[in-house]
Amino acid sequence: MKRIGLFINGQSVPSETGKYFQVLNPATKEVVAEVAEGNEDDVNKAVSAAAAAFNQTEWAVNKDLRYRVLNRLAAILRESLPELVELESMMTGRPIREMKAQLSRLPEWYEYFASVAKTLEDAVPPFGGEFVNYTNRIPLGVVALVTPWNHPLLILTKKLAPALAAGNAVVVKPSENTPVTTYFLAELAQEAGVPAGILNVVQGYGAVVGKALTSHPSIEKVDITGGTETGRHVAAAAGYNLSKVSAELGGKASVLVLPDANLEEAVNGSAFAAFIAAGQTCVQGSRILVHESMYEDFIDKFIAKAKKLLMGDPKKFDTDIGPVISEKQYKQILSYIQIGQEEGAVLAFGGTAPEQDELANGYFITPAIFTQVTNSMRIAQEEIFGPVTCVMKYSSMEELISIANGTEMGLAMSIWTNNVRDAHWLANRLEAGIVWINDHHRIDPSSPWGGFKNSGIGLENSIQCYKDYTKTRNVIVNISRQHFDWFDGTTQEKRYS
Ligand code: TXE
Repeated sequence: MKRIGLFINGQSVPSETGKYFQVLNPATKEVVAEVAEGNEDDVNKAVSAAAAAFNQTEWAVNKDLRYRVLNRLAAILRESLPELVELESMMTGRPIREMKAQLSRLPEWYEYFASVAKTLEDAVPPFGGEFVNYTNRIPLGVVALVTPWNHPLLILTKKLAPALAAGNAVVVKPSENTPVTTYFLAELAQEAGVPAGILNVVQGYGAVVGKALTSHPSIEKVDITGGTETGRHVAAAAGYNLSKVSAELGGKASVLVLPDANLEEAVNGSAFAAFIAAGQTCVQGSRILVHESMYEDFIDKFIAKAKKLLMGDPKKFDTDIGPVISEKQYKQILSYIQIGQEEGAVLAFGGTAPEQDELANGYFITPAIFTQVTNSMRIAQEEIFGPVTCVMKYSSMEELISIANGTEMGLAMSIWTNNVRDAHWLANRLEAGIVWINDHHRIDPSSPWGGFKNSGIGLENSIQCYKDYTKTRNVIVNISRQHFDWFDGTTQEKRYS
Protein backbone atom coordinates (compact mmCIF):
# COMPACT_ATOMS: atom_id res chain seq x y z
CA MET A 1 0.00 0.00 0.00
CA LYS A 2 1.17 3.49 -0.83
CA ARG A 3 2.19 5.84 2.01
CA ILE A 4 2.27 9.49 1.10
CA GLY A 5 3.92 12.26 3.07
CA LEU A 6 3.28 15.97 3.34
CA PHE A 7 5.05 18.03 0.68
CA ILE A 8 6.96 20.82 2.39
CA ASN A 9 9.91 22.79 1.03
CA GLY A 10 10.23 20.48 -1.96
CA GLN A 11 10.37 17.31 0.09
CA SER A 12 8.13 14.50 1.16
CA VAL A 13 8.06 14.59 4.95
CA PRO A 14 6.08 12.78 7.65
CA SER A 15 3.72 14.84 9.75
CA GLU A 16 4.87 16.14 13.14
CA THR A 17 2.75 13.53 14.91
CA GLY A 18 3.75 10.71 12.56
CA LYS A 19 0.07 9.89 12.08
CA TYR A 20 -1.47 8.71 8.80
CA PHE A 21 -5.07 8.56 7.64
CA GLN A 22 -6.62 6.28 5.05
CA VAL A 23 -8.07 7.29 1.72
CA LEU A 24 -10.80 4.93 0.58
CA ASN A 25 -12.10 4.02 -2.85
CA PRO A 26 -15.84 4.82 -2.56
CA ALA A 27 -16.71 2.14 -5.12
CA THR A 28 -15.24 -0.67 -3.02
CA LYS A 29 -14.21 0.83 0.34
CA GLU A 30 -10.70 -0.49 -0.36
CA VAL A 31 -7.78 1.58 0.89
CA VAL A 32 -6.18 3.58 -1.93
CA ALA A 33 -3.36 5.06 0.15
CA GLU A 34 -2.29 6.11 3.61
CA VAL A 35 -1.58 9.79 3.83
CA ALA A 36 0.33 11.79 6.43
CA GLU A 37 -2.08 13.63 8.72
CA GLY A 38 -0.94 17.19 9.30
CA ASN A 39 -1.71 19.51 12.19
CA GLU A 40 -1.07 23.16 13.18
CA ASP A 41 2.70 22.59 13.49
CA ASP A 42 2.87 21.21 9.97
CA VAL A 43 0.90 24.21 8.72
CA ASN A 44 3.37 26.57 10.43
CA LYS A 45 6.29 24.72 8.85
CA ALA A 46 4.72 24.91 5.39
CA VAL A 47 3.85 28.60 5.69
CA SER A 48 7.41 29.40 6.87
CA ALA A 49 8.89 27.41 3.98
CA ALA A 50 6.61 29.25 1.56
CA ALA A 51 7.50 32.67 2.99
CA ALA A 52 11.22 31.90 2.80
CA ALA A 53 10.93 30.70 -0.81
CA PHE A 54 8.87 33.74 -1.73
CA ASN A 55 11.55 36.06 -0.36
CA GLN A 56 14.66 34.15 -1.34
CA THR A 57 14.02 32.59 -4.75
CA GLU A 58 13.53 34.31 -8.08
CA TRP A 59 9.96 33.09 -8.41
CA ALA A 60 8.18 36.25 -7.28
CA VAL A 61 10.26 38.60 -9.40
CA ASN A 62 11.00 36.66 -12.58
CA LYS A 63 8.01 36.41 -14.91
CA ASP A 64 10.00 34.76 -17.68
CA LEU A 65 11.01 31.98 -15.32
CA ARG A 66 7.38 31.44 -14.34
CA TYR A 67 6.29 31.43 -17.97
CA ARG A 68 8.83 28.75 -18.87
CA VAL A 69 8.21 26.61 -15.79
CA LEU A 70 4.42 26.64 -16.07
CA ASN A 71 4.58 25.69 -19.74
CA ARG A 72 6.94 22.87 -18.80
CA LEU A 73 4.50 21.79 -16.08
CA ALA A 74 1.70 21.69 -18.67
CA ALA A 75 3.81 19.41 -20.86
CA ILE A 76 4.79 17.09 -17.99
CA LEU A 77 1.20 16.99 -16.82
CA ARG A 78 0.03 15.93 -20.28
CA GLU A 79 2.43 13.00 -20.18
CA SER A 80 1.37 12.02 -16.68
CA LEU A 81 -2.35 12.06 -17.39
CA PRO A 82 -2.96 8.28 -17.58
CA GLU A 83 -1.68 7.67 -14.03
CA LEU A 84 -3.43 10.74 -12.64
CA VAL A 85 -6.73 9.84 -14.30
CA GLU A 86 -6.61 6.36 -12.81
CA LEU A 87 -5.73 7.61 -9.32
CA GLU A 88 -8.30 10.37 -9.39
CA SER A 89 -11.00 7.90 -10.47
CA MET A 90 -10.00 5.53 -7.63
CA MET A 91 -10.19 8.27 -5.00
CA THR A 92 -13.39 9.94 -6.17
CA GLY A 93 -15.26 6.94 -7.61
CA ARG A 94 -15.90 8.99 -10.72
CA PRO A 95 -16.02 7.01 -13.98
CA ILE A 96 -12.73 6.83 -15.81
CA ARG A 97 -14.29 8.36 -18.95
CA GLU A 98 -15.28 11.47 -16.98
CA MET A 99 -11.90 11.83 -15.32
CA LYS A 100 -10.09 11.43 -18.62
CA ALA A 101 -12.19 14.13 -20.25
CA GLN A 102 -11.75 16.46 -17.30
CA LEU A 103 -8.06 15.98 -16.57
CA SER A 104 -7.00 16.14 -20.21
CA ARG A 105 -7.86 19.85 -20.14
CA LEU A 106 -5.81 20.76 -17.08
CA PRO A 107 -2.58 21.66 -18.92
CA GLU A 108 -4.51 24.45 -20.65
CA TRP A 109 -4.82 26.30 -17.32
CA TYR A 110 -1.05 26.42 -16.79
CA GLU A 111 -0.51 27.54 -20.39
CA TYR A 112 -3.23 30.16 -20.25
CA PHE A 113 -2.10 31.73 -16.97
CA ALA A 114 1.58 31.59 -17.99
CA SER A 115 0.58 33.62 -21.04
CA VAL A 116 -1.48 36.04 -18.98
CA ALA A 117 1.52 36.64 -16.71
CA LYS A 118 3.72 37.18 -19.74
CA THR A 119 1.39 39.49 -21.67
CA LEU A 120 -0.78 41.41 -19.22
CA GLU A 121 0.02 45.10 -19.46
CA ASP A 122 0.01 47.38 -16.48
CA ALA A 123 -1.72 50.74 -16.45
CA VAL A 124 -0.48 54.25 -17.10
CA PRO A 125 -3.19 56.30 -15.39
CA PRO A 126 -3.78 59.78 -16.88
CA PHE A 127 -2.64 61.49 -13.69
CA GLY A 128 -2.58 65.00 -15.18
CA GLY A 129 -0.14 67.84 -14.63
CA GLU A 130 3.54 67.12 -15.04
CA PHE A 131 3.39 63.64 -13.72
CA VAL A 132 3.90 60.19 -15.14
CA ASN A 133 2.02 57.48 -13.35
CA TYR A 134 2.37 53.74 -13.84
CA THR A 135 1.28 50.68 -11.93
CA ASN A 136 3.06 47.41 -11.27
CA ARG A 137 1.27 44.19 -10.43
CA ILE A 138 3.20 42.22 -7.86
CA PRO A 139 2.39 38.91 -6.17
CA LEU A 140 0.62 38.86 -2.83
CA GLY A 141 3.03 36.58 -0.95
CA VAL A 142 1.94 33.29 0.61
CA VAL A 143 -1.56 32.16 -0.36
CA ALA A 144 -3.68 29.27 0.93
CA LEU A 145 -5.70 27.01 -1.35
CA VAL A 146 -8.32 24.76 0.22
CA THR A 147 -9.92 22.26 -2.13
CA PRO A 148 -12.82 19.77 -2.07
CA TRP A 149 -13.16 16.17 -3.19
CA ASN A 150 -15.49 16.34 -6.18
CA HIS A 151 -12.97 17.53 -8.80
CA PRO A 152 -9.69 17.37 -6.87
CA LEU A 153 -7.23 18.29 -9.60
CA LEU A 154 -9.48 20.54 -11.67
CA ILE A 155 -10.43 22.73 -8.73
CA LEU A 156 -6.85 22.79 -7.48
CA THR A 157 -5.64 23.77 -10.94
CA LYS A 158 -8.19 26.58 -11.27
CA LYS A 159 -6.60 28.16 -8.19
CA LEU A 160 -2.99 27.02 -8.48
CA ALA A 161 -2.30 28.07 -12.07
CA PRO A 162 -3.18 31.75 -11.51
CA ALA A 163 -1.60 31.79 -8.04
CA LEU A 164 1.73 30.50 -9.35
CA ALA A 165 1.63 32.50 -12.57
CA ALA A 166 1.22 35.68 -10.55
CA GLY A 167 4.35 34.79 -8.55
CA ASN A 168 2.91 33.71 -5.22
CA ALA A 169 4.07 30.95 -2.89
CA VAL A 170 1.35 28.45 -2.12
CA VAL A 171 0.22 26.13 0.64
CA VAL A 172 -2.50 23.68 -0.42
CA LYS A 173 -4.90 21.83 1.87
CA PRO A 174 -6.61 19.18 -0.24
CA SER A 175 -9.78 17.41 0.87
CA GLU A 176 -9.19 14.61 3.36
CA ASN A 177 -11.21 12.36 1.03
CA THR A 178 -9.04 12.88 -2.03
CA PRO A 179 -5.54 14.16 -1.19
CA VAL A 180 -3.41 11.80 -3.26
CA THR A 181 -3.29 13.40 -6.72
CA THR A 182 -2.59 16.82 -5.19
CA TYR A 183 0.62 15.44 -3.72
CA PHE A 184 1.69 14.05 -7.10
CA LEU A 185 0.90 17.31 -8.85
CA ALA A 186 3.25 19.06 -6.40
CA GLU A 187 6.00 16.60 -7.33
CA LEU A 188 5.39 17.26 -11.03
CA ALA A 189 5.57 21.01 -10.41
CA GLN A 190 8.93 20.53 -8.75
CA GLU A 191 10.13 18.46 -11.70
CA ALA A 192 9.02 21.30 -14.00
CA GLY A 193 11.18 23.76 -12.07
CA VAL A 194 8.93 25.32 -9.43
CA PRO A 195 11.48 26.18 -6.70
CA ALA A 196 11.37 24.25 -3.43
CA GLY A 197 9.03 25.93 -0.95
CA ILE A 198 6.93 27.72 -3.57
CA LEU A 199 4.36 24.91 -3.59
CA ASN A 200 3.59 23.01 -0.38
CA VAL A 201 0.86 20.52 0.44
CA VAL A 202 -0.40 19.82 3.96
CA GLN A 203 -2.96 17.03 4.02
CA GLY A 204 -5.31 16.52 6.92
CA TYR A 205 -8.71 17.43 8.26
CA GLY A 206 -10.57 20.66 7.65
CA ALA A 207 -11.16 21.45 11.31
CA VAL A 208 -7.42 21.14 12.05
CA VAL A 209 -5.25 21.81 8.99
CA GLY A 210 -7.86 23.82 7.07
CA LYS A 211 -8.62 26.00 10.07
CA ALA A 212 -4.96 26.56 11.01
CA LEU A 213 -4.01 27.44 7.46
CA THR A 214 -6.89 29.76 6.64
CA SER A 215 -6.53 31.68 9.91
CA HIS A 216 -2.72 31.92 9.73
CA PRO A 217 -1.73 35.61 9.97
CA SER A 218 0.95 35.29 7.24
CA ILE A 219 -1.54 34.18 4.60
CA GLU A 220 -2.30 36.99 2.13
CA LYS A 221 -5.18 35.31 0.34
CA VAL A 222 -7.39 32.32 1.01
CA ASP A 223 -9.03 30.62 -1.94
CA ILE A 224 -11.48 27.87 -0.99
CA THR A 225 -14.03 25.67 -2.70
CA GLY A 226 -16.36 23.94 -0.29
CA GLY A 227 -19.70 24.06 1.43
CA THR A 228 -21.35 27.41 2.19
CA GLU A 229 -20.97 27.05 5.97
CA THR A 230 -17.27 26.24 5.65
CA GLY A 231 -16.92 29.27 3.38
CA ARG A 232 -18.47 31.55 5.99
CA HIS A 233 -16.00 30.39 8.70
CA VAL A 234 -13.04 30.74 6.40
CA ALA A 235 -14.09 34.18 5.15
CA ALA A 236 -14.59 35.37 8.74
CA ALA A 237 -11.06 34.30 9.69
CA ALA A 238 -9.63 35.89 6.55
CA GLY A 239 -11.58 39.05 7.37
CA TYR A 240 -10.00 39.22 10.81
CA ASN A 241 -6.54 38.91 9.26
CA LEU A 242 -7.45 41.42 6.53
CA SER A 243 -6.40 38.90 3.92
CA LYS A 244 -8.17 38.53 0.60
CA VAL A 245 -10.68 35.76 0.20
CA SER A 246 -12.21 33.96 -2.73
CA ALA A 247 -14.80 31.29 -2.04
CA GLU A 248 -16.64 29.03 -4.46
CA LEU A 249 -19.40 27.52 -2.38
CA GLY A 250 -22.70 25.74 -2.67
CA GLY A 251 -25.02 25.83 -5.65
CA LYS A 252 -28.58 24.95 -6.63
CA ALA A 253 -28.49 25.43 -10.38
CA SER A 254 -31.65 25.61 -12.44
CA VAL A 255 -31.99 24.24 -15.95
CA LEU A 256 -34.55 26.40 -17.78
CA VAL A 257 -36.31 24.62 -20.63
CA LEU A 258 -38.22 27.13 -22.80
CA PRO A 259 -41.35 26.07 -24.71
CA ASP A 260 -39.62 26.13 -28.09
CA ALA A 261 -36.65 23.99 -26.98
CA ASN A 262 -35.83 20.82 -28.84
CA LEU A 263 -37.17 18.24 -26.41
CA GLU A 264 -34.52 15.61 -27.01
CA GLU A 265 -31.69 18.11 -26.70
CA ALA A 266 -33.19 19.52 -23.49
CA VAL A 267 -33.59 16.02 -22.01
CA ASN A 268 -30.01 15.05 -22.87
CA GLY A 269 -28.71 18.37 -21.57
CA SER A 270 -30.67 18.00 -18.33
CA ALA A 271 -29.29 14.50 -17.75
CA PHE A 272 -25.77 15.82 -18.32
CA ALA A 273 -26.45 18.75 -15.98
CA ALA A 274 -27.94 16.60 -13.23
CA PHE A 275 -26.07 13.30 -13.24
CA ILE A 276 -22.47 13.79 -14.36
CA ALA A 277 -20.14 13.14 -11.39
CA ALA A 278 -23.14 11.46 -9.72
CA GLY A 279 -24.50 14.97 -9.26
CA GLN A 280 -21.60 16.01 -7.04
CA THR A 281 -20.80 19.30 -8.70
CA CYS A 282 -21.41 22.81 -7.48
CA VAL A 283 -23.27 23.62 -10.72
CA GLN A 284 -25.34 20.43 -10.77
CA GLY A 285 -28.69 20.90 -12.53
CA SER A 286 -30.70 20.11 -9.44
CA ARG A 287 -33.80 22.07 -10.51
CA ILE A 288 -35.18 21.47 -13.98
CA LEU A 289 -37.84 24.01 -14.89
CA VAL A 290 -39.99 22.86 -17.79
CA HIS A 291 -42.79 24.72 -19.57
CA GLU A 292 -46.21 23.22 -18.94
CA SER A 293 -46.73 22.57 -22.67
CA MET A 294 -44.01 19.92 -22.65
CA TYR A 295 -43.85 18.92 -18.98
CA GLU A 296 -45.36 15.42 -19.28
CA ASP A 297 -43.40 14.54 -22.42
CA PHE A 298 -40.23 15.84 -20.82
CA ILE A 299 -40.67 13.70 -17.74
CA ASP A 300 -41.31 10.53 -19.75
CA LYS A 301 -38.24 11.07 -21.87
CA PHE A 302 -36.10 12.17 -18.92
CA ILE A 303 -36.94 9.04 -16.96
CA ALA A 304 -36.26 6.92 -20.04
CA LYS A 305 -32.86 8.58 -20.35
CA ALA A 306 -32.03 8.07 -16.65
CA LYS A 307 -32.98 4.38 -16.94
CA LYS A 308 -30.37 3.93 -19.64
CA LEU A 309 -27.50 5.34 -17.60
CA LEU A 310 -25.12 2.56 -16.70
CA MET A 311 -24.22 2.54 -13.03
CA GLY A 312 -21.14 0.51 -12.28
CA ASP A 313 -17.44 0.06 -11.73
CA PRO A 314 -15.74 3.42 -12.32
CA LYS A 315 -12.77 1.60 -13.90
CA LYS A 316 -14.90 0.45 -16.84
CA PHE A 317 -15.01 2.79 -19.79
CA ASP A 318 -18.73 2.30 -20.41
CA THR A 319 -19.78 3.21 -16.85
CA ASP A 320 -21.92 6.37 -16.77
CA ILE A 321 -22.41 6.77 -13.04
CA GLY A 322 -20.19 5.75 -10.15
CA PRO A 323 -20.70 5.92 -6.40
CA VAL A 324 -20.90 9.06 -4.29
CA ILE A 325 -17.81 10.00 -2.32
CA SER A 326 -18.34 8.84 1.25
CA GLU A 327 -20.64 7.39 3.85
CA LYS A 328 -21.38 10.93 5.09
CA GLN A 329 -22.52 12.08 1.64
CA TYR A 330 -24.36 8.80 0.98
CA LYS A 331 -26.41 9.22 4.16
CA GLN A 332 -27.03 12.90 3.45
CA ILE A 333 -28.35 12.14 -0.03
CA LEU A 334 -30.60 9.31 1.16
CA SER A 335 -31.97 11.53 3.89
CA TYR A 336 -32.88 14.20 1.32
CA ILE A 337 -34.63 11.56 -0.77
CA GLN A 338 -36.72 10.76 2.26
CA ILE A 339 -37.31 14.42 3.06
CA GLY A 340 -38.55 15.01 -0.50
CA GLN A 341 -41.13 12.26 -0.19
CA GLU A 342 -42.23 13.51 3.22
CA GLU A 343 -42.65 16.98 1.74
CA GLY A 344 -45.09 15.57 -0.82
CA ALA A 345 -42.89 15.42 -3.91
CA VAL A 346 -43.14 12.30 -6.06
CA LEU A 347 -40.04 10.17 -6.44
CA ALA A 348 -40.71 9.33 -10.07
CA PHE A 349 -37.50 7.38 -10.60
CA GLY A 350 -34.44 6.01 -8.80
CA GLY A 351 -33.02 7.06 -5.47
CA THR A 352 -32.28 3.52 -4.34
CA ALA A 353 -29.35 1.14 -4.10
CA PRO A 354 -28.58 -0.48 -7.48
CA GLU A 355 -29.54 -4.11 -8.03
CA GLN A 356 -26.11 -5.39 -9.07
CA ASP A 357 -24.49 -7.44 -6.26
CA GLU A 358 -21.00 -6.34 -7.27
CA LEU A 359 -21.88 -2.74 -6.30
CA ALA A 360 -23.06 -3.64 -2.82
CA ASN A 361 -19.81 -2.51 -1.16
CA GLY A 362 -19.78 0.98 -2.62
CA TYR A 363 -21.77 4.16 -2.00
CA PHE A 364 -24.00 3.80 -5.07
CA ILE A 365 -27.38 5.56 -5.43
CA THR A 366 -29.36 5.32 -8.65
CA PRO A 367 -30.19 8.69 -10.30
CA ALA A 368 -33.26 10.11 -8.57
CA ILE A 369 -35.92 12.23 -10.28
CA PHE A 370 -38.51 14.09 -8.23
CA THR A 371 -41.67 15.51 -9.79
CA GLN A 372 -44.57 17.48 -8.26
CA VAL A 373 -41.97 19.67 -6.58
CA THR A 374 -42.73 23.17 -5.38
CA ASN A 375 -40.09 25.82 -4.96
CA SER A 376 -40.42 26.10 -1.21
CA MET A 377 -39.59 22.44 -0.58
CA ARG A 378 -36.22 21.72 1.01
CA ILE A 379 -35.22 19.46 -1.88
CA ALA A 380 -35.72 22.43 -4.22
CA GLN A 381 -33.76 24.82 -2.00
CA GLU A 382 -30.91 23.01 -0.24
CA GLU A 383 -27.79 21.63 -1.84
CA ILE A 384 -28.05 17.83 -1.84
CA PHE A 385 -24.81 17.23 -3.76
CA GLY A 386 -25.78 13.89 -5.24
CA PRO A 387 -27.62 12.32 -8.17
CA VAL A 388 -30.96 13.86 -7.25
CA THR A 389 -32.90 16.39 -9.30
CA CYS A 390 -36.30 18.09 -9.10
CA VAL A 391 -38.45 18.72 -12.17
CA MET A 392 -40.77 21.70 -11.78
CA LYS A 393 -43.47 23.10 -14.05
CA TYR A 394 -43.95 26.77 -15.01
CA SER A 395 -46.45 28.53 -17.21
CA SER A 396 -45.07 32.01 -17.95
CA MET A 397 -41.72 33.75 -18.35
CA GLU A 398 -42.41 35.76 -15.16
CA GLU A 399 -43.04 32.58 -13.19
CA LEU A 400 -39.93 30.98 -14.66
CA ILE A 401 -37.74 33.90 -13.57
CA SER A 402 -39.29 33.95 -10.14
CA ILE A 403 -38.66 30.22 -9.57
CA ALA A 404 -35.17 30.31 -11.07
CA ASN A 405 -34.11 33.26 -8.91
CA GLY A 406 -36.02 31.98 -5.91
CA THR A 407 -33.11 30.38 -4.04
CA GLU A 408 -30.33 31.69 -1.83
CA MET A 409 -27.75 30.30 -4.24
CA GLY A 410 -26.55 31.99 -7.40
CA LEU A 411 -23.75 30.03 -8.98
CA ALA A 412 -25.00 28.83 -12.37
CA MET A 413 -28.01 28.19 -14.59
CA SER A 414 -28.61 26.98 -18.11
CA ILE A 415 -31.24 27.99 -20.66
CA TRP A 416 -32.43 25.64 -23.38
CA THR A 417 -34.06 27.38 -26.36
CA ASN A 418 -33.63 28.17 -30.04
CA ASN A 419 -35.11 31.62 -29.61
CA VAL A 420 -32.09 33.90 -29.60
CA ARG A 421 -33.99 36.92 -28.35
CA ASP A 422 -35.55 35.11 -25.37
CA ALA A 423 -32.25 33.43 -24.54
CA HIS A 424 -30.40 36.70 -24.03
CA TRP A 425 -33.39 38.52 -22.54
CA LEU A 426 -33.67 35.79 -19.94
CA ALA A 427 -29.92 35.39 -19.34
CA ASN A 428 -29.78 39.02 -18.30
CA ARG A 429 -32.47 38.55 -15.69
CA LEU A 430 -30.98 35.55 -13.91
CA GLU A 431 -29.23 35.88 -10.57
CA ALA A 432 -26.32 33.60 -11.34
CA GLY A 433 -22.63 34.14 -11.96
CA ILE A 434 -22.60 31.70 -14.88
CA VAL A 435 -25.38 31.28 -17.47
CA TRP A 436 -25.04 28.72 -20.24
CA ILE A 437 -27.29 28.80 -23.28
CA ASN A 438 -27.91 25.37 -24.79
CA ASP A 439 -25.18 23.83 -22.67
CA HIS A 440 -24.17 23.16 -19.07
CA HIS A 441 -20.93 22.53 -17.12
CA ARG A 442 -18.64 24.02 -19.81
CA ILE A 443 -15.58 25.71 -18.50
CA ASP A 444 -12.48 27.41 -19.84
CA PRO A 445 -9.48 29.03 -18.14
CA SER A 446 -10.34 32.33 -19.84
CA SER A 447 -13.97 32.37 -18.73
CA PRO A 448 -14.91 33.82 -15.30
CA TRP A 449 -16.34 31.32 -12.83
CA GLY A 450 -17.91 32.43 -9.57
CA GLY A 451 -21.19 32.72 -7.75
CA PHE A 452 -23.66 35.38 -6.74
CA LYS A 453 -25.58 35.40 -3.44
CA ASN A 454 -24.67 32.60 -1.00
CA SER A 455 -22.70 30.74 -3.66
CA GLY A 456 -19.58 32.64 -2.82
CA ILE A 457 -17.34 35.57 -3.39
CA GLY A 458 -14.63 36.22 -5.95
CA LEU A 459 -13.82 34.46 -9.19
CA GLU A 460 -11.86 31.57 -10.60
CA ASN A 461 -10.55 31.55 -14.17
CA SER A 462 -10.06 34.62 -16.39
CA ILE A 463 -7.73 37.59 -16.26
CA GLN A 464 -9.72 38.92 -13.31
CA CYS A 465 -8.73 35.89 -11.26
CA TYR A 466 -5.06 36.44 -12.13
CA LYS A 467 -5.37 40.06 -11.04
CA ASP A 468 -6.92 38.94 -7.76
CA TYR A 469 -3.71 37.03 -7.06
CA THR A 470 -1.72 40.27 -7.29
CA LYS A 471 -1.56 43.61 -5.59
CA THR A 472 -0.87 46.91 -7.27
CA ARG A 473 2.10 49.11 -6.62
CA ASN A 474 1.36 52.59 -7.93
CA VAL A 475 4.35 54.72 -8.92
CA ILE A 476 3.82 58.48 -9.35
CA VAL A 477 6.69 60.42 -10.90
CA ASN A 478 7.02 64.17 -10.83
CA ILE A 479 8.67 65.17 -14.14
CA SER A 480 8.42 68.93 -13.73
CA ARG A 481 11.65 70.91 -14.08
CA GLN A 482 10.27 73.48 -11.60
CA HIS A 483 11.31 72.82 -8.04
CA PHE A 484 8.33 72.52 -5.78
CA ASP A 485 8.11 74.33 -2.44
CA TRP A 486 4.67 74.60 -0.97
CA PHE A 487 5.97 76.73 1.85
CA ASP A 488 7.80 79.24 -0.37
CA GLY A 489 6.04 82.18 1.29
CA THR A 490 4.38 83.39 -1.96
CA THR A 491 0.86 82.15 -1.18
CA GLN A 492 0.50 81.48 -4.93
CA GLU A 493 -2.21 78.99 -5.93
CA LYS A 494 -0.62 75.62 -6.61
CA ARG A 495 -1.72 72.09 -7.12
CA TYR A 496 -1.03 69.97 -4.05
CA SER A 497 -3.33 67.00 -4.63
O1 TXE B 1 -17.25 20.10 2.42
P1 TXE B 1 -16.29 21.04 3.23
P2 TXE B 1 -17.73 18.60 2.74
C1 TXE B 1 -20.85 21.20 -0.28
C2 TXE B 1 -21.80 20.08 -0.60
C3 TXE B 1 -21.46 19.04 0.41
C4 TXE B 1 -21.12 19.89 1.61
C5 TXE B 1 -20.24 19.21 2.61
O2 TXE B 1 -23.12 20.52 -0.39
O3 TXE B 1 -22.56 18.21 0.69
O4 TXE B 1 -20.45 21.01 1.07
O5 TXE B 1 -19.11 18.61 1.99
C6 TXE B 1 -12.05 22.03 4.23
N1 TXE B 1 -11.57 25.65 7.82
N2 TXE B 1 -19.67 21.19 -1.14
O6 TXE B 1 -17.98 18.38 4.17
O7 TXE B 1 -16.17 20.58 4.63
C7 TXE B 1 -12.20 20.55 4.00
O8 TXE B 1 -11.24 19.81 4.70
C8 TXE B 1 -10.89 25.47 6.69
C9 TXE B 1 -19.75 22.04 -2.30
O9 TXE B 1 -16.77 17.69 2.09
O10 TXE B 1 -16.73 22.43 2.96
C10 TXE B 1 -12.06 20.47 2.49
O11 TXE B 1 -10.70 20.53 2.12
N3 TXE B 1 -11.12 24.46 5.84
C11 TXE B 1 -18.49 22.15 -2.99
C12 TXE B 1 -12.78 21.74 2.03
O12 TXE B 1 -12.79 22.62 3.16
C13 TXE B 1 -12.11 23.60 6.14
C14 TXE B 1 -17.50 21.10 -2.92
C15 TXE B 1 -14.24 21.51 1.58
O13 TXE B 1 -14.88 20.73 2.53
C16 TXE B 1 -12.87 23.75 7.31
C17 TXE B 1 -17.54 20.34 -1.68
C18 TXE B 1 -12.56 24.82 8.18
N4 TXE B 1 -13.23 25.05 9.32
C19 TXE B 1 -18.63 20.39 -0.87
N5 TXE B 1 -13.79 22.76 7.33
C20 TXE B 1 -18.48 22.88 -4.30
N6 TXE B 1 -18.73 24.19 -4.28
O14 TXE B 1 -18.19 22.31 -5.34
C21 TXE B 1 -13.60 22.02 6.23
N7 TXE B 1 -12.58 22.51 5.50
